[in-house]
Amino acid sequence: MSTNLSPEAKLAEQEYNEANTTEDKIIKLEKFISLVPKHKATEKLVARLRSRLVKLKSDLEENKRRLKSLSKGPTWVIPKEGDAQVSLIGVANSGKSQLMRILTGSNTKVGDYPYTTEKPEPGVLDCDGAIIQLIDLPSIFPNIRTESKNGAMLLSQIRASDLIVFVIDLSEDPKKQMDILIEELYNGSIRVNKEKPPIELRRTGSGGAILIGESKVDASREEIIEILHDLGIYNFSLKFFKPMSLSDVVEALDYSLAYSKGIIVANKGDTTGSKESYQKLKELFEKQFIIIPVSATEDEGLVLLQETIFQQLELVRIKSKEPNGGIADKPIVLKQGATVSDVAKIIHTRFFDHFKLAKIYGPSAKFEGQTVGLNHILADGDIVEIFAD
Ligand SMILES: Nc1nc2c(ncn2[C@@H]2O[C@H](COP(=O)(O)OP(=O)(O)OP(=O)(O)O)[C@@H](O)[C@H]2O)c(=O)[nH]1
Ligand SMILES: [Mg+2]
Repeated sequence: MSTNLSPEAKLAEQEYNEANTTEDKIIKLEKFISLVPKHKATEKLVARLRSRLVKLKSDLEENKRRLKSLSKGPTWVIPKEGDAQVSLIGVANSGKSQLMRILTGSNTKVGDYPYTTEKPEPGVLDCDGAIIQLIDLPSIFPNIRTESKNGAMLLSQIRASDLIVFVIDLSEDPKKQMDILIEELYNGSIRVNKEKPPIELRRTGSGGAILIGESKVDASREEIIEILHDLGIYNFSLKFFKPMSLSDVVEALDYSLAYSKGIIVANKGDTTGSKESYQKLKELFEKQFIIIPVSATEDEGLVLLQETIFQQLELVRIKSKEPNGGIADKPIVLKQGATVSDVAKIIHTRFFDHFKLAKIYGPSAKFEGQTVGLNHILADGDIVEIFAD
């Protein structure tokens, strides 16, 4: 296996082979993978090693789950409150806390020195009645998962949130910051703005391997089956829906991965050189990320930022109106795609059980006061008047 590898990589491979515990094996295997040069000739080797890593990690999770039921340690993760949770991440001093203060009015500490924020601090962002919980987080630095005692908890917090806001300091090199953040999230099993490679795995009790659409995979049947065997899966049917590489197959089978949404906030737009940094950031990342330029100290760009956060969360704010009466002050906040029936159930089961009709005023209505049924899909800003028997 180790032909054409650097002496460093060979040493790492040997260390991996000699590791005894699952945790140690994971660390050594990650190191080995990081030292294998990534190109066409090594792609399958890397995919194979990654599949072993997936198996080791799932073994470790299983062990942890068992241990957890025995002892409940302290946890850092902030319980979700409100309609959605959004994490602010960035390297030290990028302005996460300053942004948090100005958006939520919280008094999280701001400092002109690194590592001011030591633990997650929640705050509330009111987006016209939608209550968004923002979390100000300690900064991210290289190898945080292994180098910091709180690294794993920080990553759990990020993975639990509905949206990740990458806060980038335009007075420093933006590429360097993005590379660190993406790499640390990647190593923490978080994929940002990526789709899970589309496959469908069914475990069958017997019958060996059945592959459907295997020609879509850039690998042989044997190579695909080997990956499944590495994961301890012997009887299965596996269907591929799009062209993909062997690494994509491994990714799709790694159930520990979180697929999260992220946007970039280009902060400190008031500093000298920030224009050039912003251009560079756009050139490199605008295909993958929405980028909002702001200055958290000068209060610039924050309205657009707030709107973008809300829009990315894919929520709708619906107000109810009493039949021939007043409109509620506070909206009901639901996921996009919500229907009149969802609103009826929330107001009172009576409105659902004895539903007659609803009248809609606002963006989803063809005309003001349009009469609709329970299945009508609502849009952000709608007003709904429900009539029941
Ligand atoms: N010029 C300028 N300075 C800013 C801006 N936003 C934040 N700062 C400054 O940058 C420094 C760091 O701000 P913080 O908000 O503490 O940064 P942080 O990302 O929370 O830092 P850590 O908690 O240490 O990771 C402070 O001196 C802020 O006043 C901005 O938009 N423009
Ligand atoms: Mg801070």
